[in-house]
Amino acid sequence: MKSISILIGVAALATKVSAHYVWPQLIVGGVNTTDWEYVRQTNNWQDLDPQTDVTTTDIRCYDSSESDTSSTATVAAGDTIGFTVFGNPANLYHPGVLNVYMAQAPSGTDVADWDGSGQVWFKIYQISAVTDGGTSITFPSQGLSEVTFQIPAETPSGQYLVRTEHIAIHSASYYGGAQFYIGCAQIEVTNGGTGTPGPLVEFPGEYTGYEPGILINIYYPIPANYTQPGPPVWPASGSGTSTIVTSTKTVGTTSTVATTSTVATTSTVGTTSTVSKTSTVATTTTSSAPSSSTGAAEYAQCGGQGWTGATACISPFTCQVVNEYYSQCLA
Ligand SMILES: *[C@@H]1O[C@H](CO)[C@@H](O)[C@H](O)[C@H]1NC(C)=O
Ligand SMILES: *[C@@H]1O[C@H](CO)[C@@H](O)[C@H](O)[C@H]1NC(C)=O
Ligand SMILES: [Cu+2]
Repeated sequence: MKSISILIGVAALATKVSAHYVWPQLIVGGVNTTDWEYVRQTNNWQDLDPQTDVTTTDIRCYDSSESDTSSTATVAAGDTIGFTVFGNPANLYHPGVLNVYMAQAPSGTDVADWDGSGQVWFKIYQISAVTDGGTSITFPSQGLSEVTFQIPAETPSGQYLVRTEHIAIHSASYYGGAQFYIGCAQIEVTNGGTGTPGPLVEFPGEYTGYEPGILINIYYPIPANYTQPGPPVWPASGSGTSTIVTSTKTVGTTSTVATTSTVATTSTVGTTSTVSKTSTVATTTTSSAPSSSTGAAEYAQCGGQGWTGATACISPFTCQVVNEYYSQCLA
């Protein structure tokens, strides 16, 4: 009897731990730093369980049960940093979407002593889902063992929390089913810009749990489109200079050979910012189809890394960059 219950206990533990993950290391200067050196140790550092309650303070940094002993990493504005994934397996195993937010500590407050409360968070990076009008839905963040992104060059100097969030939606068809895998790092931004980050949102508060991108059945019917949770990425479309790689295809032949072209959007703000492939923004128009009845339909994919399909959209929609992996026909 005793041995049976031990066996059941071990099996239950194995089931519980598998396929969940945490974000223990900040990547700074291309180097994986030590576990929980700059990332605040999360409550789930051992069991790896996700947070599923969007109304708790722990939706912010999931660190209420741990003592904050993390250091603050120095990062220049415009630099690329990231987070590594630990788990079994050590990647973003579940289908889901990713957001990275930042929040500046109030002046006079050391970020190490700050809890990130208030309407202070802005989004700097996201990896959404890819839909094509109802035939398939894919998740470019799924399977990543690390995520890197740029601190916008426009970010003012100062101390910030950087919050990464993978929202796993494999069992999100009921309220509370979405799984939030969260980590907050402490950074000091130097050599900053003069931008005004926003829109600013609050955690908890930003998510109700009823958003179409959080309360969602990804299997049936296959969603025709996907709405990324949270505010738009800052800096907004058109501000800053970003280089986005898209695929283009020769139309009118049977060839499916794809060539790669670089599309640069120019700044509408006075500042010059660092060129980066990773500073993808929400809606940058890279090509506009001539008024036409041929081309991809609304919400269909029309570009992105590795895309070899049609790049034109049916009128009146135009092909717009959602992220480096995905462009979509939108009005
Ligand atoms: C950094 O961590 C990632 C994710 O675990 C891993 O894939 C990569 O090999 C690591 N890099 C080094 C240099 O250890
Ligand atoms: C798809 O788009 C429609 C119309 O904008 C919207 O009502 C719906 O919530 C979206 N679905 C998802 C899963 O985002
Ligand atoms: Cu899991």
